[in-house]
Amino acid sequence: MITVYSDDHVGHDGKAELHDGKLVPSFEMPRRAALVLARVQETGLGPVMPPKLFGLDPVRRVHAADYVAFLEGAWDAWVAEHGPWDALPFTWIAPGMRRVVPDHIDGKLGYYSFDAGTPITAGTWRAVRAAADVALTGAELIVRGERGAFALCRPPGHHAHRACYGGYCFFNNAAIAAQALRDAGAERVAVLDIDCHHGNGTQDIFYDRGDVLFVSLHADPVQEYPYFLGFADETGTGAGEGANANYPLPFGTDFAAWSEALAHALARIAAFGAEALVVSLGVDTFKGDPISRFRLDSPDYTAIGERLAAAGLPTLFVMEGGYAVEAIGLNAVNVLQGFRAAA
Ligand code: OKP
Ligand code: ZN
Repeated sequence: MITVYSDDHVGHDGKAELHDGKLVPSFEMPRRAALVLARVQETGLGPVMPPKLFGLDPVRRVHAADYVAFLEGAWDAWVAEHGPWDALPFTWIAPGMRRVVPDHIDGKLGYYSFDAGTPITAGTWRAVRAAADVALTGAELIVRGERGAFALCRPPGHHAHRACYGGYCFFNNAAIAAQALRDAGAERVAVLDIDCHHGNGTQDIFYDRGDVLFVSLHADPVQEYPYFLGFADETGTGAGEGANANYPLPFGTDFAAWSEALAHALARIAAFGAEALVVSLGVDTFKGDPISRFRLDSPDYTAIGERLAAAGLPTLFVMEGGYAVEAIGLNAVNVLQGFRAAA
């Protein structure tokens, strides 16, 4: 299986995020991708190739143009105002307030985001562009007939909405890839999100569309971030009615329970008749993850890969979360090896 990877993520290196009331070192760090890449190489999963450059047009198929332009200029605007310390938002629009774009960068950061865990740094723009190119290159491999491909994206993407960032995510790499598969001729595409957190951004981007099915297994939003989306009664709207399926699971979920939900999710995907599958591959479901509360173990990830292969679809894996850094390579590549062996 081919892995697509770019070093351009390393300059996205946030200092801190707001966690348990403290500013703590960012959980989402460059070492994550480095360790996944190292594991890809040491296991001989397959070749590693750099991304092709696609520009911003395919990004703007799922993100608003003003949002993309904001991200491009955010760091320079922030530095001009405050100097070269990471940019973090601190205030957001609540019900009863007005949705107007502020002139000041501090207001713009709040306007275009939804949490205080997602720093913008000197290298953020370069990294988010590269991650989109990595995802798009992976999608192109699938279009060209690969059975499976791995887009080793960093930063992750599934929390990013059409016009706002958060949850360590800026461009929604999986959504960009799913849209690219549609644009290349796949009539129906499914996105399966197995990160421990609900893929609120991906869900929202496709919520009113019947051509892209979004299915997610995640910690119940009554207990876990992102709290305000990801409930079981969210089934899509308009043409998208019935093309969204959430499987919220309680803290402490182990592989037996998770696996049952996966069976339901895969049945939904089979019934939908997808021609291609994009997997938002987060491994923060691991029992040792520092910010999550599921109980999956390393061998379970191999079994997941086998189960995904049995779905029988051309499959693009897009890297999302996973913060038990010492185990992230093992867990992520176990999924890919399980898939490759069974495909
Ligand atoms: C990104 B991904 C609060 C920490 C919550 C946000 C988690 C973002 C997860 N104590 N931080 O892996 O889905
Ligand atoms: Zn996550």
